Amino acid sequence: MIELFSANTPNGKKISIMLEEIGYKYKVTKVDLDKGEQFHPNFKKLSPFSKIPVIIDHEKNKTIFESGAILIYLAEESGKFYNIKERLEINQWLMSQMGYVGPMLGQHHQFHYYNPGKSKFGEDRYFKISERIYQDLDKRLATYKFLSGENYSIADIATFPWIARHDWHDIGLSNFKNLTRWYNEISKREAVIKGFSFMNENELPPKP
Ligand SMILES: N[C@@H](CCC(=O)N[C@@H](CS)C(=O)NCC(=O)O)C(=O)O
Repeated sequence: MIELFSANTPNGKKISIMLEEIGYKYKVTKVDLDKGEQFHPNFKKLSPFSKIPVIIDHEKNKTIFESGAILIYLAEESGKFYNIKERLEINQWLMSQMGYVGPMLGQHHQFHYYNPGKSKFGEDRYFKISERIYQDLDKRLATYKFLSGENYSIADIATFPWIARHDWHDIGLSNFKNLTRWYNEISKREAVIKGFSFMNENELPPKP
């Protein structure tokens, strides 16, 4: 049994989607970020930077923080979505999601969606960077079916919930035809639909 400590955010959804994809049993323990539960000393023992998601694999007595590390752990345990022959490609697209795509789109959420009007510099900067991310993903997906190549992998699982916030981004996902094709295809997966709605049963990936 896996215990998933999470909140209803893109980083949180990566792990519920992965757990659904690999068919593992899991229970969700909600961490209320608005109430600051991530800073509770008991939670900090699990997650040194006070961030969700975290999992505890109770059978193996292991605690793992950082969504990328959790995806790798679950992929290695299940033998799914992390093909050994494609690992170098998967790692590159996974790491760039963790180090660039997620953090930059996260800043765009802060300036453009949550705090418009507070900093023109911040709004412009992260709008442009986010637009470039859409362009670069679209370019990659013009040549490859999925981010790491021909197969769906943990790199796609990590990136999908961030693009699923496209309605906050105002960049116009439908203008990016390869990214839209990829997004629509992943949106239809049964496990993705289930994992996406892990905290709100009516929530579906928004249409482009
Ligand atoms: N690099 C981390 C980032 C995790 C992260 O930023 N989590 C956010 C929610 S999406 C969080 O816990 N925020 C609480 C806070 O910053 O106080 C990962 O991918 O796991």
